[in-house]
Amino acid sequence: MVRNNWTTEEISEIYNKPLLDLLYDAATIHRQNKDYSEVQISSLVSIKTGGCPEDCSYCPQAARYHTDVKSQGLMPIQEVVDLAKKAKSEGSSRLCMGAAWREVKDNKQFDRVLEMVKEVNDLEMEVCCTLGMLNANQAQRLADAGLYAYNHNIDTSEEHYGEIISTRNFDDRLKTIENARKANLTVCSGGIVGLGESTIDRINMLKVLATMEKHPESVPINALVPVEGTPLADQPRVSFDDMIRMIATARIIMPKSVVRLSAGRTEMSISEQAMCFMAGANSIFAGDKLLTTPNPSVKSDMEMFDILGLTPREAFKNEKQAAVSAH
Ligand code: SAM
Ligand code: DTB
Ligand code: SF4
Repeated sequence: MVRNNWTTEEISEIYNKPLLDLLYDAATIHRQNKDYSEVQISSLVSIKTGGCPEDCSYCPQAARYHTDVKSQGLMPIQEVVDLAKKAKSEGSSRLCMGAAWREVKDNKQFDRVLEMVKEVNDLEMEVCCTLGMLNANQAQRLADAGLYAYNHNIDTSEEHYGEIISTRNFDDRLKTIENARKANLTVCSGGIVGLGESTIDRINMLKVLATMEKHPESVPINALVPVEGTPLADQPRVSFDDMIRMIATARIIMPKSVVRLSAGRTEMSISEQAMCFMAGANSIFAGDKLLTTPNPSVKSDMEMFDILGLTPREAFKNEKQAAVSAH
């Protein structure tokens, strides 16, 4: 059922179907998953904010752009644990800790992150980190500390990558994902729509993910949040039908992955988001802030869940089900 030999033509044919046909096909596949009405709730904590040396042209945390983001050094461990507890009490099963780093360095700061991973894992939450590039040893140390997932987005197609970021290349991204895999971490990798890419760039980006030897367990689809001061500040808003096409296509070609309707939800109505859930999205970021930009409040998301009949997914459900069926 899960294929990793998708061709550009096949993906393009899916992506370009009439919208309601695409939505119907994706919903049909999604409903083969008996837990289709469960949505994983993940919370983000920016453990180190701003001052990043990279030049990602979408990012408010790049030091070279003049944005309103206030830089903040690495958070104390207890502060992160308190935020994790709050997120858990609000229904989150996963905590994603993000740092505005180009790469991880073997220093005291990394030791502190490892301690954060341990303590949040002890709360029985799935712990995810997104810290920039990692070598194999660092990935292993994170895994040993109890990390569940590593987020590292490919962001766009290989062809478009150079238009968006010049301080690293597409292969660097793939290498880090490989290092996370080698350490048996689950992989969270997706991209951003609305960076001025063409349809073929979107299809190529999805192809890279769907032809990995093992599909990423989570695939975040972000709509660009245009931020004043970044080179992409004036990009037009991604249309909701483009979001649905991305989510539905990801659902069809990566049927077992969790597809996350990620950045950009503040601009979407409940009915637009409902179509994304129908198309196979089964995860969101919750909490009124993403890393530095606003996100819908937990209260309004819970109202949306009630209206749509969705429920939050419990932590480690895959592992629990695997343990039950092994007996
Ligand atoms: N520095 C690390 C890295 O780049 O991998 C981790 C943090 S970085 C902020 C994580 C991801 O956030 C990026 O790969 C990108 O996909 C997403 N992101 C950043 N700024 C965004 C924006 N303005 N709109 C949508 N997604 C954004
Ligand atoms: C992902 O795919 N999106 C999140 C998370 N992974 C790290 C980040 C979105 C950031 C949006 C811009 C901001 O808030 O700074
Ligand atoms: Fe730095 Fe990550 Fe932002 Fe790029 S996306 S500027 S690497 S924080």
